[in-house]
Amino acid sequence: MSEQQFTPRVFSGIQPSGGLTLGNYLGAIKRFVDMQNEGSFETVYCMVDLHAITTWQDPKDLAHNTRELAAGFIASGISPEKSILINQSQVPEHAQLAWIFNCVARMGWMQRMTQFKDKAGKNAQNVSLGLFGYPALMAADILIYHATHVPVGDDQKQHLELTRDIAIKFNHDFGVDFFPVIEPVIEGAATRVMSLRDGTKKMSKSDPSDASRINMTDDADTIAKKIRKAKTDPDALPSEAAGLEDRPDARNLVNIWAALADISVDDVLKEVGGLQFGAFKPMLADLAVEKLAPIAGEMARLMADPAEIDRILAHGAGQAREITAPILAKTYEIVGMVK
Ligand code: AQP
Repeated sequence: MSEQQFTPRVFSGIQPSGGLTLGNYLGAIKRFVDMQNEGSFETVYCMVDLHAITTWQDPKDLAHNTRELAAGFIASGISPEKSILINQSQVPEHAQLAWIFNCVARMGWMQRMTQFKDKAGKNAQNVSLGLFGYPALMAADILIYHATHVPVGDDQKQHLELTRDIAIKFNHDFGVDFFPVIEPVIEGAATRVMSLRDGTKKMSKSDPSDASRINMTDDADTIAKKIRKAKTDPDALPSEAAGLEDRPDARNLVNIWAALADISVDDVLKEVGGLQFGAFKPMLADLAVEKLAPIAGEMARLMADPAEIDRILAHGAGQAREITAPILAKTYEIVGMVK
């Protein structure tokens, strides 16, 4: 473990690889807002467009999705006055440190990454080199800020372990105590929101079925329809969490309720235990619309003025570089690069 004292600093990012989903919101953004408002951390939040292009993105969609993601962050409660809000490619030190980390990380470490295996599937020889190196860029995103805490959904746990390994190996190889060994923050009832069509699969923006997810831009009718059609089983809801074991679709809907209402699963079941899904689903739809409609409305308002979003991101990049430029310069010096 590192002996050096680091400023408590949070970093996390989301790919502008499609529209934001309820999974991104509950698993990540809602936690980002909490950590910003707790007041014990400096907070840096990022649209990771360099990560998004590890799989093909239409350039027009990428630009639109990046601005829409920024609007989603702000509409959900991330304040550009309290947090540094950036687009990854506008802060070049992320990519520069990633190259150093490509030379620290080992092929074997990358080959073990389950997200790479899932995304590459049977096509591993034909995916981009960037997709393979994705976790080294993610380590650079975090460590270029000397971030100490990283809130993410459960699917990112393995990448964060790799970030720790890279920091430890860099510090060891160069005999320094320079990069912090980060703490993953994977908390809450919705660290893994599942597909509405299959409770064993993660809800994902790139799932070909739109019915599998709730998009943050969906209107009230669409949200209600998707929840009504969500896969469930024929039994009534149990009165205790233990009764949700082996019922992934039911557990998913109850977890979504708990995370939206900020209460425990047991408290949800105290209220709805014994109900059939026919009665439960409209109640969940009402709660989802109550929580999500104001965010969608605010996103639409912000998207009407893209120049203002660009201004916020340019300002964030300036603030970010005050942190990242000295850390990169020191890294180069440690590695032995001549100025
Ligand atoms: N279903 C989910 N439940 C909880 N957390 C989730 N996250 C994503 N999906 C869920 C969290 O959102 C953050 C940003 O993720 P990302 O967009 O950078 O990448 P991802 O995890 O690959 O998300 P997607 O939606 O599945 O994107 P695509 O389809 O492009 O691969 C992370 O903290 C993640 O844990």
